[in-house]
Amino acid sequence: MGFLKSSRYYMANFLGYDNSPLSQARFIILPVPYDKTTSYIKGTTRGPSAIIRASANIETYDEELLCETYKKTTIHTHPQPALNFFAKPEKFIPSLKRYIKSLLKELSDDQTLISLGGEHSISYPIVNAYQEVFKKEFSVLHLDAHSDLRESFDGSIYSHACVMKRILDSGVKSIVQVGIRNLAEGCMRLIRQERHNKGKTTLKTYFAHTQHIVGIQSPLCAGLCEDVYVTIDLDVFDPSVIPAVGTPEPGGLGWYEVLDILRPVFQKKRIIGFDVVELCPMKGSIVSDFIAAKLVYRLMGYLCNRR
Ligand SMILES: [Mn+2]
Repeated sequence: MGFLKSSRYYMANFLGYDNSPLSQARFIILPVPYDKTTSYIKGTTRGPSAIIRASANIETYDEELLCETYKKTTIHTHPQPALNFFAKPEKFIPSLKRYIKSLLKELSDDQTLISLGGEHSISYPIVNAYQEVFKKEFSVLHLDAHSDLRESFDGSIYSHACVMKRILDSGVKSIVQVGIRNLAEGCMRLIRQERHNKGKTTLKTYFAHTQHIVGIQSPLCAGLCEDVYVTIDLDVFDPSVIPAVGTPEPGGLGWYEVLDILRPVFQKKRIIGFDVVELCPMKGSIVSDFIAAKLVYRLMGYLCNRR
């Protein structure tokens, strides 16, 4: 690797540089390697460490933003929470929510928590913790191949296939879904309904097979209020871009399409936090780990270069 910097050997930290103290960091990387409800193959427990390991090998000069993002900012890579990651979701999900609540209370408004999954079910307790600590209405932008709007799956309401139904029921201001190309019939009914929780929550879904990304940027931003939580299931990408996911779907978004969706949101809205989930590292290929790490770094860059 020509650009591997010899000083970046702290593999436990994002980018491989020295760890900023939690209290002084602009960004907090939190590994949440939970994998109990994934439906097809297991392996997302190795997601956070694969992203952090790959991040030490990405070029730190951002060719789009024309800057060394890391020099403009401070990053704290947090240890994995001391929770029982082997517990069933009915036990784990509430424990993660309590953990995130106490962590958020330690953070100031200008610090951004970036959670790395793990399976997608972790997003609900994180969003729920924000609702209780943040005390302001916010929207959720959801990038995914799957609508994740099932009431329950495999006997659990906390399955990764139900995460957006839990978030919808929790009463956020609005949910905007992008890249969806696999859903159950009941989920389609919820999407057609558009307004939920007695009209309090709006749900707007942009399907990958009918909507060209260029045309949706401004209505998408209009569907989000000022404060936004973003959840990115890596299977929103086409499997030719990110193959290492547990439930791949054909016809996904390309690298530039995902950035074209996220750029205006990250540069114009207030991002209260975001997560990147469902990386299921593959033996013999680092492509997906590397792209996920570059995505996280680019998103940090957008937040440091707001328009
Ligand atoms: Mn998915």
